[in-house]
Amino acid sequence: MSLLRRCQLVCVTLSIFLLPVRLAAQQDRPDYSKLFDKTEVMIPARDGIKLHTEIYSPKNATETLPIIFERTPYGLNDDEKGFSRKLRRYEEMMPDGYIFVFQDIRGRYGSEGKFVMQRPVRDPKNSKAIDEGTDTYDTIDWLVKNVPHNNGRVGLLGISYGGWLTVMGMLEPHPALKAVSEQASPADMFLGDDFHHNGAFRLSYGFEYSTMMETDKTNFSFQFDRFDTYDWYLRLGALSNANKNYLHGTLPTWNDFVAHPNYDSFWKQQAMPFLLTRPKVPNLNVAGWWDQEDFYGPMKIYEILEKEDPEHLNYLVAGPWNHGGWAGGAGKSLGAIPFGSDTALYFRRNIEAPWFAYWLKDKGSLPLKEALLFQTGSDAWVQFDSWPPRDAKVRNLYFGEDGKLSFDAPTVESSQAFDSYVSDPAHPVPYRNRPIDMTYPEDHPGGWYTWLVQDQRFVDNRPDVLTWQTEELKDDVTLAGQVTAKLFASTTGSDTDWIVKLIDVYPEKYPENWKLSGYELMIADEVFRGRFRNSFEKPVPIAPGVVTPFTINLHTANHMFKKGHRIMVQVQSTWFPVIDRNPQKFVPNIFEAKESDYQKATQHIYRSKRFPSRVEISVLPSATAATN
Ligand code: PG9
Repeated sequence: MSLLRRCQLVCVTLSIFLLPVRLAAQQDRPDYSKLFDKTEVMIPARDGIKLHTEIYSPKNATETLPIIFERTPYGLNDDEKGFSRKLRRYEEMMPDGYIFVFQDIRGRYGSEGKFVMQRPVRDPKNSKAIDEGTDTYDTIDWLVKNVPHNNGRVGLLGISYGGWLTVMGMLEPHPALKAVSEQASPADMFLGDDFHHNGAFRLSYGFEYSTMMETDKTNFSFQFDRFDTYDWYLRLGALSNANKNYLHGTLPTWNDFVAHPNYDSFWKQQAMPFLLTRPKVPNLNVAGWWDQEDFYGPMKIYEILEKEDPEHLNYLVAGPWNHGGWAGGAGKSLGAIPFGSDTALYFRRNIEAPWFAYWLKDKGSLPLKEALLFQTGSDAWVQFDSWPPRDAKVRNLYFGEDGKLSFDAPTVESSQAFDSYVSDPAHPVPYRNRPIDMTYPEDHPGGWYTWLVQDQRFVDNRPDVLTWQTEELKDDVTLAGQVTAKLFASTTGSDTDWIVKLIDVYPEKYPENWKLSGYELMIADEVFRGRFRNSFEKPVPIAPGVVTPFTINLHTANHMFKKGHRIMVQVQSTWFPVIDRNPQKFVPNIFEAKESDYQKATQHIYRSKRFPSRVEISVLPSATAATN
């Protein structure tokens, strides 16, 4: 029997991305049995499979009500009275009056059928085929025909997997579906979300999530034999050991990782550019600036839908949140970083609730024009007519000698103008401070939820992390939009990873919050797997020792670097174990690399007139007015 099979079966009882909500909810949860009547039903899908659904109708409703519908693979998590703890999520919407409906998706928890990770959309020519879109359609059809006192309008929303299910439901919407909110949905699992970033495999997430979802019908927690998973993954060695020693080919998703190491049709057909056309239903996209799982997704979905939106149905909200951080609690801070107001509560009360009330109840007016984005650094909500804003100008932050970063281009001609380090896969740079606890620990609020706001001083002085920083800023620098790293680099290997971080360095003396003095806060970050520099479909080796350009998309940000702060850039080649180790020797499939393929490499990052490595940021001419 495999170790995985021998692992103790643990039910992770709550939506995995809502741990802070769990802690708050345990403290003072209202008795929902006094507010709602609950009905539990098995709703038949078109192929006869029955989907477990809970319906919560407000007691004593005096008018017909719209339905708020959420689908999930993580269970409905009923309390001791049999009422779903999911209700807590909707507290700010309850005063408006809704019927709440929660459903286990096919093959998970109480629903029949087979679970397929991000089930591919069906072949439209096959009238008998099903997918998550048809399950959503069939359920809405049943609900509007069978739930007493509904007003014939349905709103669909969800976070992450639930966000992706929401997108599936809006592709061919049921006529009763009148508003959706895709929140932190993945958009492309090879380029930017949970499983890979720019082709680099998200090892700890990929391993722990696929074991969680595909070992049993309910959430399963892999039993590590030590607390520090950095150590566990390092001892795992080559990726091929995962199947050999633990999984034995039993997890379809892990097997897909192994079988599809490049950006092939498997990944493209589940990615949003393949699926999305112009929006057919009003959609509120929601993202967190420090979302450790799916930030790329909602921003990409907004971008794609924005290309053709003549009826103005596509909207965007981004706040200072981790994955799902807007769904519970106040959102006054994340990790050590305070935001000066209750940002999550503000979203739920002043944006999300009025948004649904407008579309589903004809109540009030829309709470945003187009894009409402929290500006980190200044702690203000800012309305934008478009995102990224059109009036931002690209400015280059050039790498210089002696660790200097500046807006002035290098003038040095020398071919020796570079900084260098040795990247050793046997000693990878941790992505967060060790010990690195498992992704979703059950017994404590794990480090995973806040690692993107962790003080980056924990890797200062590592010989395999390069740092450049500006002088203290004489004026505020307002970044609003795209951040892109342009590296000119060489490696002695034939493949390598580049990790680039854009960091706000707080002043050394910061009396406003003494503990934040000198804090190094990541504002944008990304990894790029060098083999994919020409194409994600067809990886090619890097010519050893040859200066090669790499363009790394660090996505968009809305951040004010304040006067007196510094801007910093860090570059490194490992980020372990969130990213698997690149062997640094080109092999056709890293999932099949041998131990002996992993080798040290000497990296050069150039900073000359000819090879001006830099980070391009989009800067607004002056600070944009805040709205609250
Ligand atoms: N980030 C999770 C996920 C979404 C979709 C696919 C795989 C993982 C989640 O929080 O649901």
